[in-house]
Amino acid sequence: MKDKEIKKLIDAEKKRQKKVINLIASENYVSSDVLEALGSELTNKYAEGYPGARYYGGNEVVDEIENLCRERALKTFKLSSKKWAVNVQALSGSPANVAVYLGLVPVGGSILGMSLDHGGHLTHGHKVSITGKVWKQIPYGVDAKTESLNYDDLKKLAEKEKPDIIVAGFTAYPRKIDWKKFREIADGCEAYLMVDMSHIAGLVAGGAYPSPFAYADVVTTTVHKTLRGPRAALIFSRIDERKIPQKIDKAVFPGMQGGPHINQVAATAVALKEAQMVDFKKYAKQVVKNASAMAKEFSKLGWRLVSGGTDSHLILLDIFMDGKGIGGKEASDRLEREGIIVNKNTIPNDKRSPVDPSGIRIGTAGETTRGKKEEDFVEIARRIDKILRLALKQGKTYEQSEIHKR
Ligand code: DSN
Repeated sequence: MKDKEIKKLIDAEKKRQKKVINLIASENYVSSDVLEALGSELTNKYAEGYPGARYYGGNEVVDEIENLCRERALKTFKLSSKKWAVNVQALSGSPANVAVYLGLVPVGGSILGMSLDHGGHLTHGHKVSITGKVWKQIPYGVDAKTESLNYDDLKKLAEKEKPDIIVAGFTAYPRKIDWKKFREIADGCEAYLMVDMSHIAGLVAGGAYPSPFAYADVVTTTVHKTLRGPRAALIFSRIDERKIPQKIDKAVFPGMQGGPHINQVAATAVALKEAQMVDFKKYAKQVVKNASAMAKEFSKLGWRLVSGGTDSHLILLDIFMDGKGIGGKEASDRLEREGIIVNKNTIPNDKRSPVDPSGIRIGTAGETTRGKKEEDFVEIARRIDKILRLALKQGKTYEQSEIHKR
């Protein structure tokens, strides 16, 4: 690369990535093939429209790429092209979710979505997101006692509020979702059921987490989390008399965006093929086994796991523990100084602020890609425990800790 300044920074980031233990639940490491597709000449091409119906000339190769990506997306999740369509053009997860609402929910309509501080996502209708400004969020949370979903409460809320769409999907909810119950709830109030499976898509593809496709009307996902692809998104929609795929395609283009990023689409196709391999199935199962081993170790070491454990790649640790532990910001800063990268995260009904919440979120997808197994994750849990306990001993810097107060 001729640009020495950027080259130096890319090299520095490569070095940083190699050096750290990365437990960010939404990150992963792509293959060199995915990187090659992303960095290819495909980035030069404008391709507004869809295969066979473009607004620019010269798209014969691009059409093949987009069609191949669509075929692979359906195959990866074992879907028939008679029952499901997929849009592969949304630039990332947030635009994908906005496109679904734009296609299916009238302006001012309502979204029954999990509130951010209980583990949802900004684009599930939060007031600071466009999804909470154009549409109205009816928030739901987890049960105060179990910190898991309470489907009876959810049903009552849905029947009372009659939302236009129900969003099942999370960024910080570690347990399995009962998709069938969500379907029943959506049918009870005649709402669309959208599943945002961004976090768990790779686990679903690898058979390590229940698939939502038998129950959802629309499924959105990012490609770059457990699915281990480029930063991109997919929107799957059920084919029936409601014409959902046509509405979604129109919402993505021209509703939301101009030309798709064809290099991203090609890289997505590469990742999807990789996700169909036997090795990927092993990978997905290992991700879940690793999270489970780590969660058990944290519990043994005396830390509180939100909802009591995990069924996925994700662990939500309550490390403040009502003042017995330390704040999320201090914890993530301390861990980062020791080369362990996590993110601070609110826990359900958090009494602290989102900028310094009670929890940290930990995921196993990235380090599993790097070959780590259960015993490695147990070791990492012990290292984290040591760092946090040392922090507690040095209570002075922990303004919120009981030790500091004493
Ligand atoms: N930033 C993603 C996550 O970490 O879950 C969601 O957008």
